[in-house]
Amino acid sequence: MPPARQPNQSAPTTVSPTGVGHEGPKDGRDPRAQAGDALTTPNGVRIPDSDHSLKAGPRGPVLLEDFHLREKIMHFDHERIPERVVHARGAGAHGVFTANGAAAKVTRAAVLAEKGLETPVFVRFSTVLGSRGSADTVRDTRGFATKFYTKEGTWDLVGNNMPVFFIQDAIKFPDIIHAGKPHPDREIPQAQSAHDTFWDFVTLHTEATHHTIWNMSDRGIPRSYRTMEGFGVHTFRLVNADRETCLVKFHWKPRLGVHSLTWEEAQIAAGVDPDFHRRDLYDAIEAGAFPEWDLGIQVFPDTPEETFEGIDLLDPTKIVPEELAPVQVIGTMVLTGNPTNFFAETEQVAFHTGHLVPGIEGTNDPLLQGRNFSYLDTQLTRLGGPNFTQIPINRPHAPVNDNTRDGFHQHGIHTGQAPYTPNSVDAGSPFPSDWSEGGYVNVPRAVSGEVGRSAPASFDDHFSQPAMFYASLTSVEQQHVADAYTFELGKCYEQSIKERALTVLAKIDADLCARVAAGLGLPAPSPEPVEHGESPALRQIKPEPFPIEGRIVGVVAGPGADLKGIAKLREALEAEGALLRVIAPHGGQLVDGSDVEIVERTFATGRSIEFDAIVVADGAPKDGDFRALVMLQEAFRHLKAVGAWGDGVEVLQAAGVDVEAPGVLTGEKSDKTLATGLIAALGMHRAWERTPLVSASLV
Ligand code: HDE
Repeated sequence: MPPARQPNQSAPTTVSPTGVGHEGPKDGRDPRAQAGDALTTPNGVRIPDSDHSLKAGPRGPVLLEDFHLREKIMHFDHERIPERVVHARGAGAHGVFTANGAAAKVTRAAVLAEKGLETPVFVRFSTVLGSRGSADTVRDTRGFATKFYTKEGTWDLVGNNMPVFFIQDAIKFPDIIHAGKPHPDREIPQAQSAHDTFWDFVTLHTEATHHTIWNMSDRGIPRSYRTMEGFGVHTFRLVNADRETCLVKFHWKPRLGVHSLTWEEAQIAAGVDPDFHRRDLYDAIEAGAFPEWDLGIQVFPDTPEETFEGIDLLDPTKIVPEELAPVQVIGTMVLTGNPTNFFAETEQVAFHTGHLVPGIEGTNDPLLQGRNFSYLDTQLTRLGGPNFTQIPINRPHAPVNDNTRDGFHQHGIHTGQAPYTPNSVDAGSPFPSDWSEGGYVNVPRAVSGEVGRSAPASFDDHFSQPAMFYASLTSVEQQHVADAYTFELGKCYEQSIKERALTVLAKIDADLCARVAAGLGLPAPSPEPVEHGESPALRQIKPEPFPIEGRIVGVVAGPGADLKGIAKLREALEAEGALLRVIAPHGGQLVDGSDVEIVERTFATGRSIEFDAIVVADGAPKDGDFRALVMLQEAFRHLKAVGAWGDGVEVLQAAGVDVEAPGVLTGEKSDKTLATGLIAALGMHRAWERTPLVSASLV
């Protein structure tokens, strides 16, 4: 028998060479990675010159004894690690999650249950298909992965910005990804779903229809990571202190609302600023406009059928409409810190659906169960071995005392002689913990069934929810969906794939099918409507305004512009957390007596896509510079608020902007009325009522 643990007996713990142990620095950063001011080799030897190789005379040859040269080049040669096979392109941030206590009834996990408990988090947002260097604004699903460094161990919620997935069984994941990635012969197109193999797959595997229509909606081109919802997608099982269970779906609700780019903006941004979302997240956090999300759960009884109102909770291609099961807020996450080092943190962070803490369990969703294998396995190639939880960003903030040993990149200097349990050599340590001691004890569940490669009959319904999704959207959003299908299918070469896609659309909505068919120049197949409900909660265009923190207003100015008016507008915007940037024909400063404005964008470096609204100042140049005019035309076409004060109106008119159109704000002066109007317009994201005036150019 191993000796029993005594109350204050200290267990042998893992010690890392940095001295911080497995517990890790609280913010995931290791201040001791580098120390001192002197330039050294990786071995800490001070060196006088890192620019010239050691040579025999100034003309060489280079000497083999130059250990500094060899170390420097050797390390450089191995700086790259394999990019993620999916979700390679991303951006991360540190923050805090605070539970509001509402989940105490349903889970024992302190991170969710303990009112007021603050848990550090690291979040990584990503696109799915593109390579590490691809553009941020492509049409794609976005990853939304959160690592909670809880006091009971690390919990990862590895979600997306869409609540459903393409496939119902993990075994098909390599297939859908092969179909979405660039063609293997030419390796094009990069970060695009608008090509034959993607559409071939999703029309042959019609379980993908629901996720595909979400991709074709505005959700596929978010305005910002800060304005995306997040979803756990799968159903999870929560366990409370009395070991009662319920089933839940996780939702992240952004405080700023859900907003998207227009398709034209997304395309321009992909060229003009491929880092659009990464920059937006970084800049917002630097500016103190900390992004915030409420975490909510939809709660369902844990019945043997694992269904709710007839919806199969194990089917990851289905949602439960919020009208049937409201999202109950259980806490809030705020992102307050940018990474110190992109590689060390954002690149090396390793999420895993199997990183669970007591009180949170998975379910039999076959997609989730496959993921539980994949996320561990993939790190072996990506991070080079099994010790990736010792990398600072991945270190748990709970004490670690495991019996794993050795392996590549082992940082721990383990003490003790008996890395096995039970033992009598190391005084029995480490000791197992049961449920009452905070151990992860799975809820007992009966399992039975015949072995076979099959799926439940309910998994065969592929169309009722995509039809519900489309029917629930506003007419503007529906038009965007039709435009997106028309664009993507229009990029396919194979006629049969386009025709097959139309037969799928005929089951979703006859009008959608007809619009896309017309755009492709093909006959629309006969409608085959399926029964479906409606869920207005799915709309992202809402009648109420949202906060405008981190929104950016560009002011077109130049020498002689009304600098006092600009300052006044900035003051009003900053009071709401928004930013103002001056755009002028040249860089430097604009000066008028004691008034000075720094020019942050010139007509050469600025483009409409980085502004949520553009206003022309009184006194701005009237020379018809086409770059300023294009900026205003684009902003108008993209339904953004545009405006002018004083003679700035002439510039608007020169750009062909209809000053009577919705969302166009003009005034004599930069006064309170102009500022209030602008703030209200920004809160609505876009002047949707302007759509009919510009729709031809959006198609
Ligand atoms: Fe992933 N997924 N996935 N996925 N996934 C990865 O893990 C995988 C799925 C998601 O920022 C990989 O560490 C399989 C659904 C995000 O680091 C890999 C299946 C959802 C991220 C992997 C899925 C996701 C990943 C690649 C089908 C939303 C980025 C690198 C069963 C709920 C995490 C890595 C980050 C990353 C496998 C399906 C979200 C290969 C096999 C469904 C946000 O393990």
